[in-house]
Amino acid sequence: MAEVVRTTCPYCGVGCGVLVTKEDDGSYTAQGDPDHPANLGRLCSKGSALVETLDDNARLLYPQMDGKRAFWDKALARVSSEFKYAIDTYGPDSVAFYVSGQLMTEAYYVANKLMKGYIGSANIDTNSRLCMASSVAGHKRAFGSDTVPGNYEDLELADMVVLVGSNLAWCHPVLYQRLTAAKRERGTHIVVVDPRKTATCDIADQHLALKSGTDVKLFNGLLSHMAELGSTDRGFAQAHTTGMDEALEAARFDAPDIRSVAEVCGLDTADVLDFYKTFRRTPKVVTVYSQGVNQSSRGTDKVNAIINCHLLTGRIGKPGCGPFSVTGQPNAMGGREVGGLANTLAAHMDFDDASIDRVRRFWNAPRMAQQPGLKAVDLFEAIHRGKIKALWVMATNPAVSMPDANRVRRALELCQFVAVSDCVAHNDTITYADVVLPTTTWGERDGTVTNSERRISRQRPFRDAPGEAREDWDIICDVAGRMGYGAAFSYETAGDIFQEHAELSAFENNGSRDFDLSGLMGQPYEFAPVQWPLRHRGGGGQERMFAEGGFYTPDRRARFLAVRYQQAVHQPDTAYPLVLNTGRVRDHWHTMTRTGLSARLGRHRAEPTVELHPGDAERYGLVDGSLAKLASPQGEAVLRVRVDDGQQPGSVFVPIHWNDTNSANAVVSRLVGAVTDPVSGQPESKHTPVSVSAYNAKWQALVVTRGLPVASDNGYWTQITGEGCVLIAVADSEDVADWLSWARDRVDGGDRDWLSYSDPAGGSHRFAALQNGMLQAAVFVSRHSDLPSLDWVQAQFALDALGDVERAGLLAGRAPGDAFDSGPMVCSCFSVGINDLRRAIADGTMLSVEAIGEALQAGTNCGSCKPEIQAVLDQELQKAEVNTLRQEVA
Ligand SMILES: Nc1nc2c(c(=O)[nH]1)N[C@H]1C(S)=C(S)[C@@H](COP(=O)(O)OP(=O)(O)OC[C@H]3O[C@@H](n4cnc5c(=O)[nH]c(N)nc54)[C@H](O)[C@@H]3O)O[C@H]1N2
Ligand SMILES: Nc1nc2c(c(=O)[nH]1)N[C@H]1C(S)=C(S)[C@@H](COP(=O)(O)OP(=O)(O)OC[C@H]3O[C@@H](n4cnc5c(=O)[nH]c(N)nc54)[C@H](O)[C@@H]3O)O[C@H]1N2
Ligand code: SF4
Ligand SMILES: [Mo]
Repeated sequence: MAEVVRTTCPYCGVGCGVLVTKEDDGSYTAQGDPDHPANLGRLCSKGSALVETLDDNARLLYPQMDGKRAFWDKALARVSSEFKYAIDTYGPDSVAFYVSGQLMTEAYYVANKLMKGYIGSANIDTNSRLCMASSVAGHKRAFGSDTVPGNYEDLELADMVVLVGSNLAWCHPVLYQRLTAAKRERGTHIVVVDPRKTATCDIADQHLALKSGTDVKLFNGLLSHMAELGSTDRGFAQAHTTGMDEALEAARFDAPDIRSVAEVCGLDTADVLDFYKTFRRTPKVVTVYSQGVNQSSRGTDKVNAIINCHLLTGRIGKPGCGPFSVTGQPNAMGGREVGGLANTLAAHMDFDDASIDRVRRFWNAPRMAQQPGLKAVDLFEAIHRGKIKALWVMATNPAVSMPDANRVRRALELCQFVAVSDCVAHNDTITYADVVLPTTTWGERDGTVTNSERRISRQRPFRDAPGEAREDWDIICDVAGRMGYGAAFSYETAGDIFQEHAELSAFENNGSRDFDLSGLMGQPYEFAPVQWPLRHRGGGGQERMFAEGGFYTPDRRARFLAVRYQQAVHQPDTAYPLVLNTGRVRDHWHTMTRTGLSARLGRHRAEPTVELHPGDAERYGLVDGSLAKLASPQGEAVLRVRVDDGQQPGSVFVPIHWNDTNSANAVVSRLVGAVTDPVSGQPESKHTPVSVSAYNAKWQALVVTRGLPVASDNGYWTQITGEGCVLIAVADSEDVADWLSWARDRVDGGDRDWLSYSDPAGGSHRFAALQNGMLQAAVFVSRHSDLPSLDWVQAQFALDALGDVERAGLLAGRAPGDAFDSGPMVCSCFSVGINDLRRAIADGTMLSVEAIGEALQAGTNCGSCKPEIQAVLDQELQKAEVNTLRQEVA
């Protein structure tokens, strides 16, 4: 019998249940868990490709000290002694942990306990500062607690769903599928509020392409419009809220009429009115919001402007209603529960005297932190000022993901001691580590995560950890022991830690705090996915909160916040005329340490791009597929141009995923300014003024190697995993004198037979390196972008020996005959490329997403690509129409 393990996807905050089966041949397959309430059997493209990322070759297998393999004992002794030295010499606030929403709750809990209860500082912050901090701050201002009132089912029960700054189709794909299915059934009215046209707009009835940063204006306008037309739920507002009059006054002042809102937001008055009318007339509305709201210098105000509208109408905590902050990381919520943010304590408590004392007593803590610690951006600044001497980074890659990444890298260099706990052999942050500690990851680790709807699920191990990798919680507890706190950190299992976490949530709670796991106390760790609060044993926890008030403020009333629209801190000017917006693509996860291992996922977006409007492309002399240089006062990047009329003029979009490990000059956070929201401390990742210019490449090359590439380049250079090979795109503005030696330098050593062809006058050079007749590497150089088909090149690496025809093909730089290239992957599950779709559509037989699905299977597994199939279909049909018209005119 094949063994099946029930676990949870390690990617996004939807938190899908996954069933992993160990097949008879020892391989694994993964399927959506039909019994998990988050996904009911579904998985998206990333979830479906999970087992392809179980590659031990990419893993960190042993601890390292100063770049060399070390024994665990030595490495841990070094970490604890460096921390102890700094604490003894400079005080507890001279050390810091920078942790992550990708840690299990149990590891997060012990990291927080060690720092805040035993080291005696609150200098533990998390990458959730870059992700959820504005939502946390907005929730706390309005509700008195960091509570997400609703659940996923509400998206299905709503008659209107507003998606603000959320590309749900790519970033929370299974939720998007649930919403799409609901729309099909009940005709849900969907509005997308996003400066750019995203894949999510595929199901939108209305897309409000507002100007970047103007959301507060839009929602203030909505608030005052609804108040004026009597949509207030007076009963709810009077019984359960305070501050309504002040908020309304601020909103009326800020948004006196719809025309002024439309003008500031760059929208049509009629469109704004439409949106307001529908919102006002639809009792069941869910407003989903994500990073277009949070990652803003006005992020917390944006959150409260949205919540105000739901409080006014009493649309909160009831089926099909509510403001809904969707979380990014698998355990963004768990981190908030344990107090992973520097300004929260533990179990949703804050730094008030009573809570500090309560947690101190519960932990029996010798040195309780008395006040909030440094938030992420300030924490790295404090290293520059010499205030932080020792830093421990866990499960995050700040050299890539923090704003002003060059400055963060300098901080990592300057810091006297840096430890990094990670599961991969290399990432950009590891470059700066004195000690690197190998951890388990998905597939090996044991613990719990909490998804966006407050649902706690288990991640369970199904394979052995490679090398000497250890659990994060175990490593932290070991260090705590070496620092002299063994008794408080002597857990045997992750389940023991979870018990303590549940007990703390219940400790002196009596309904005074939202986060309460009383019902899990003394229960087996083998519980099924369950929502908090869970005050009593049994049942699934509370599904929704606040329909009848009961907020966690001292008077139990929610707070309206009087907020006013303010421009983003930095505005474009003549030197930096464009706004840089950054975010995600469908098949990559963050800094690609995991998704980068799957050839299928890599092909959806094979290169780092800058997306811009056709008008801007023309203005700056850029064409689709060319290269552009982007610059800000902080840094630069060289990126492949994608001309896209879904971008707003004056704004460019760059994905966050590329880094120095798989590219040169493509870390977009090097450009992003370290501006933060004054309330939450969350960085403004979506609004940095930049300039753009053409990057004049003298040549472009495609290097394909079986082994790992051995040299990177300075201009444009980027690699992805292919089938049995690595695909590298290179370009530069400098000439190369000797192409054969350039090619040899880029291919791993060993005896090779080199085939070569050169046309110096035409600027074309092609090389193939063979060993025993098998292709080891191929290099194609051209002055233009006429490089060969990726499908065909990859196929050559699968051959045992190359025949004359293949050799001739490699030297000609193209497939013999007319080989077909699938092009960028649209459907990752069935490897259907954009060219496959175009060909099928041109046949004239497949004119709907369903017909394409039947014939090519595209879109029929996880469905993540359906919006793109529809987009290709629309484009092709439009082209066909234009051609027909042209013919008719001719
Ligand atoms: N495929 C994939 N999925 C992921 C992730 C991933 O790396 N890859 N990461 C996960 C994580 S950690 C997170 S936090 C989530 C993020 O999920 P999302 O927040 O949905 O993703 P983003 O692409 O960061 O940004 C969302 C949108 O905000 C828009 N935006 C920019 N400025 C503004 C503005 O001023 N107002 C409004 N209204 N919108 C604006 C952008 O154009 C963008 O389309 O995704 C999660 N899911
Ligand atoms: N410009 C810009 N910057 C952004 C954003 C943006 O939209 N624009 N988004 C921000 C957001 S929302 C987020 S969430 C961050 C994400 O940014 P990061 O957190 O830096 O990105 P990841 O690549 O997910 O880094 C996770 C690391 O943990 C490792 N890892 C995986 N599993 C484990 C484990 O079990 N234990 C340990 N110890 N390590 C593990 C991975 O190998 C990887 O190196 O980026 C932020 N930065
Ligand atoms: S939507 Fe996709 S990435 Fe997110 S948890 Fe589900 S399967 Fe994983
Ligand atoms: Mo995130």
